[in-house]
Amino acid sequence: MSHNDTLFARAQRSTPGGVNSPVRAFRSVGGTPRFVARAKGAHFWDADGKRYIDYIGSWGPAIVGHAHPEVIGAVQAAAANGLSFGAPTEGEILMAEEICKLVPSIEQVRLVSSGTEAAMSALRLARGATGRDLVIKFEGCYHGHADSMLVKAGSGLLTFGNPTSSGVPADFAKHTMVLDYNDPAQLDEVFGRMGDQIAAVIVEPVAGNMNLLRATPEFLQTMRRLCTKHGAVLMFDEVMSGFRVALGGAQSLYGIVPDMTVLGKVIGGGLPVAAFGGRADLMQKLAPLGPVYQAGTLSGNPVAVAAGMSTLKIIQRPDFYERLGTQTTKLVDGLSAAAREAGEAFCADAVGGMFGIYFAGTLPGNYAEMMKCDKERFNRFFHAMLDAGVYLAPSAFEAGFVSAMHDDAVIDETVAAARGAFAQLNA
Ligand code: KE4
Repeated sequence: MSHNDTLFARAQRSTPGGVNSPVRAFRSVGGTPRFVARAKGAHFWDADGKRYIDYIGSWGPAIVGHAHPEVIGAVQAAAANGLSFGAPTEGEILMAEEICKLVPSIEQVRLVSSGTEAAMSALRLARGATGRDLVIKFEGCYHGHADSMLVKAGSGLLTFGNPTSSGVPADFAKHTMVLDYNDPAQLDEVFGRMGDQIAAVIVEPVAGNMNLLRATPEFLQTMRRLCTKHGAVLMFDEVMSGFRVALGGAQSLYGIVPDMTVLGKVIGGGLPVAAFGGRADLMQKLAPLGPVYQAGTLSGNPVAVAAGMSTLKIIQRPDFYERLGTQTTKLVDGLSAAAREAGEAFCADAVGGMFGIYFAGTLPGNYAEMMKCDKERFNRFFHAMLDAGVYLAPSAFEAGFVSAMHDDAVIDETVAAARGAFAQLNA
């Protein structure tokens, strides 16, 4: 019995499923979750002292590598001055100014403590600013666990959403319409029929919660055109893609200016910082100025902001994203070559420091194609890699993340492990 097993059994006595977030429980891949004892750079060590190359990085925040000395130092210095005040601090101004500088579509920004909170608040603001109730999201995209976002496509293609979680009243879901990702014609049709009822369209411009899936330029351009024409708020959920796919996020890659942006993960550097921001005329509707209420005891927490600011400074250094992209591309090219050698139906994709691997012959272009990827084969590959000391996302439908510390030696070790894993699949 490994110490992970002992800890998992013990954890399940006091916490539902033994975890504080469902994906960590390994239910999609089976087996025992690894309890992290410590992490440094591209690696973490589990409760048994086994070292893993980490391709989760806390689902994105650890982009500069775990326990970066500058980030740790900034946190220690901030903590020595007190942990939380419930009063404004200069650090929050500096963080807000940095975000507005790095994401020009954001004229004003409000800091919160999680991506869920940021997306939920942004949607309330869009509804308050437009006086409309209907929100459009896309199947396969995840925007946190606020009630109105836990919705799946209705029975008919264009009927209103049905809850994906019990505890969400049908009434809370009925104002959320779930459409198909990368289907601009469907957007055109819906806006043509009910554009004046739509408060907002929220989308992951590079999706990462159904595995990595790129939006087509036409999909996002159509969204932009229709939101402008009908006065709906175009909202990019860049909690995952922000500062991950590029310094300016996915919006900088596609050259599309959303009305609002939701951020998280990297901007906290591993501590709880998230944010929502955008056009000043929208943001001015927020309390204490305007009628849309939103609040948070730990919003803009000084210690968390210190971790985020330190991380934002590091990622702005010369060639940070060029190197990150190079390493991520080396990874997916290496994995694809190993799969080809093994005759495996496999492909991979990378955008900046984010990647996806697919047990399929061709890159999926939408949710339906993504769902056809071979989940069971991924699960076997996942465990073979885990045994070899490589920690991938414990689900066939999650993205992977590379840090600045994933150097050539780390990538080479990963690819060598993949050769062994593919061989095991065919043994
Ligand atoms: P949080 O509330 O988990 O901080 O953020 C929610 C969220 C919002 N928007 C996007 C695009 C996101 O990816 C997320 C959270 N991502 C998941 C990863 N699939 C977090 C991992 C987890 O749920 O434990």
